[in-house]
Amino acid sequence: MKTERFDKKLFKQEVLNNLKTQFRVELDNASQQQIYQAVAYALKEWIIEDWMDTQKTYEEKDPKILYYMSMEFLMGRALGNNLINMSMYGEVKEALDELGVDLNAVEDQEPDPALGNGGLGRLAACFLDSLATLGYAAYGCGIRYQYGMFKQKIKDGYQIEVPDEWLKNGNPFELKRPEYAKEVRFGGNIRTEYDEATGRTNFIQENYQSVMAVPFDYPIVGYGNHIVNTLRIWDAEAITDFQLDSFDKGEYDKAVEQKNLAKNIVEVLYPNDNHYEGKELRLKQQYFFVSASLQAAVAKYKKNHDDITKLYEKMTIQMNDTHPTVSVAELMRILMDEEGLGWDEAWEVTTKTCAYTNHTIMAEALEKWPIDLFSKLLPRVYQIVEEIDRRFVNKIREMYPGNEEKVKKMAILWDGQVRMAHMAIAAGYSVNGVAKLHTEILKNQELKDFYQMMPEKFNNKTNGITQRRFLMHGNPLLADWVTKKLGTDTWATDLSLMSGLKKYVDDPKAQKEFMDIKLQNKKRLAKYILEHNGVEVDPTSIFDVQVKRLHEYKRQLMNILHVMYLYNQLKKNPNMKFYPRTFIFGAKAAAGYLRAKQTIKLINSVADKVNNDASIKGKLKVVFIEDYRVSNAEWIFAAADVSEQISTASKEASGTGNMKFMLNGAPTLGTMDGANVEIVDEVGAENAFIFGMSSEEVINYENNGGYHPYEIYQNDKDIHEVLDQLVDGTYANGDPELYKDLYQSLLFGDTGSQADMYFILKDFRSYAEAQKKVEEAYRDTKGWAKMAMTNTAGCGKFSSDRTIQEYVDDIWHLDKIR
Ligand code: T68
Repeated sequence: MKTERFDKKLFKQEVLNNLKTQFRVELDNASQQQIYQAVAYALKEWIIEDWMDTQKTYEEKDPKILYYMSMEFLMGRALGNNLINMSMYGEVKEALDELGVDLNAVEDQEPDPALGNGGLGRLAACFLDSLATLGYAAYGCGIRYQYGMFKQKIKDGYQIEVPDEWLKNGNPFELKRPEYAKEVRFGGNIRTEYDEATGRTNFIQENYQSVMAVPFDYPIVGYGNHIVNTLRIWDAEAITDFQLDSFDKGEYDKAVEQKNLAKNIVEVLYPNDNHYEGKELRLKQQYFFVSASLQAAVAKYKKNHDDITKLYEKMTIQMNDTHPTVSVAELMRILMDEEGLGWDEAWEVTTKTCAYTNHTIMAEALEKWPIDLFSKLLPRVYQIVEEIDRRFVNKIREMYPGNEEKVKKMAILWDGQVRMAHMAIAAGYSVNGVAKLHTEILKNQELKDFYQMMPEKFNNKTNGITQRRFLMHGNPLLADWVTKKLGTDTWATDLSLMSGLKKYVDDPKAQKEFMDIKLQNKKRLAKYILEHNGVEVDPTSIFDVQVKRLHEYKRQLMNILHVMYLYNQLKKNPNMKFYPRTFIFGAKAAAGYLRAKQTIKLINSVADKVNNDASIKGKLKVVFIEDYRVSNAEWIFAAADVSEQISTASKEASGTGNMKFMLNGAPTLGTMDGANVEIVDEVGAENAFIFGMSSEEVINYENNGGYHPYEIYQNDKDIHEVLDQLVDGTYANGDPELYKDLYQSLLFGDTGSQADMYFILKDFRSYAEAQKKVEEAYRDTKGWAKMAMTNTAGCGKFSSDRTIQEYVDDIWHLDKIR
């Protein structure tokens, strides 16, 4: 059933049929959820054919395969995206219309698969989309968490975390593959045994616990090319002949333990973004999916190839941050203990197979596992890590004789810890950052010693995003307009064509069309906000948006302090010149991150006060959108006028939201951080609002013990006023304690850390100035339209198709399938 032969009648028939066979209902009595399932199963029939064909082609052509190893895949909903990529969206919409079913409502029934925290997980999802679209053989490898990222409810202004039961109704798109199940072992001890026959030592794990890793496959549909790749995520099942009537206490306990182990491993995604939490269960998760994925990958290779020493010619492993770095040691284990290679041979294969992407320079995000914990959980793997470390340290000493400082800074095992990034760099054949500035900071600051030792490994791969989801699906009005203006829809697979829009940026008719579409999208979002927040917002006001994970370095606090400042101004001068503005926030805070949660509460408190103050006549509105996630993000980007990318310079490795806003015609209000720098390169400084300290200035201050925010507080009366309002009860029903910690952190810092670590007060004035410029620019309707269009026209570089092609050319060297 190929898409060229899409048969509307047949499709409708299938939907009705599915309703009957799955739920025993007629369309008239079916619930929306049942209709969603029926439609999804009908679509799956179409996908399966292409999926099987693709896998057959891969078997025949035997291309090199990429294994993209990631603890997170923030996929978002599949139905609409698959329809887009199969070029069936319009036809299916029509078919459903004829049945009296609204496709939008059906899409809304799909739970938003949220097996990721934020940028890193969403990047993995965009990469899978691009890999399939460009025709490269690739597997995403990860974990099928029972509960993904929590759902966020806001109650009395506070974040409440609610479990994400995304599998509650089953998942029509997944396929269980028990035939590929693999055993994964934890703990116990290693017995060595000399084997006379082979003259080798065998390492035998004893007294271990183990689980069965069972894969579920998800189709990753390429755009318009009939290629369907696979996201393989692993579930855990207990290995046990568990019998309730067993009298053997030892057996019984073990069986229960193994059951619990299986249940716990895949239970839940850790909701920390850019933060390391040394939990044993997390390490179990890492080893669990890495071991299963590598066992499967090696088995697949061996099916068609005899020479295991040539493994790297047919597969490559990309480690998405350090979370899957145990891959290095696990591959060594498989090659030595199971395939019988010696150390040197195994090391050569491993170091030609594994590559590493770094996503952060935040110190608190660096993974350092206590050796105690690591060696107990993974005794054999730890032996291998010790040997990797021993040899690496030798190499350091060879290169820098007598320089023990180097050993201290670079060793893998140090101070009772396993430093995962060091292992990834020592073993990886490539180390990349995710934006130009980020890679430079890695090379010249954070990983300087490694760069000096192995400069050839380091390279930059600036992130990207998929235009299929974030324009075609999220903003169909603009997508159609772009196609009309360019006279082609091939920008769907070649985003550089967007530059063809540049010739329209001064054309009044095109400007009007563009801004009309923006207005439609703002109305769509306003309706969503009214329905979900009960707040009425004016679609003709400036939609100023900051949506991303809540983190101090991202500085949502600076944004809301600035709103408080504006409100003070408006109260003092009711007639001041002020263009109506709606500040929109969306963010989840890690459950244990108190300061982040206080910031959410503060935003909601300010919203409450400001939105209900009739005296300012609705000129200023603040909205906190509950449960920010991929599905509502698509609408938010489409409706934004201003893209807030205001991280402390040097802290945001890249950012990818910035690119999604740009694509949808929202200029960046931001610092010279991450990929903002490259966005400005593309559109020109006159089409962005840049403010604040540079990364050099920030790093300089940091190296010299920080700065003195108290001086700013004393000398700037507006800032003084705003800060005092944090502790005089203005936004806390008179409670001076509620925001005291935020206040303290800005003026005095915590014990052991600098005051205002993220330079909020230092950047505040320059931020406020930039915000003024935004307002002035927006008043100039034509000028603004031109700026917005220039952003859309300049977004070509930021397609994940470009990023993936660079990974292929410089790192992976995959074969293209046509
Ligand atoms: C993000 N990192 C970067 N980490 O912050 C962002 N961390 O600048 C970049 O654009 C993006 O990666 C893609 O490269 C994250 O999202 C995490 O989510 C994370 C999760 C677990 C542990 C540590």
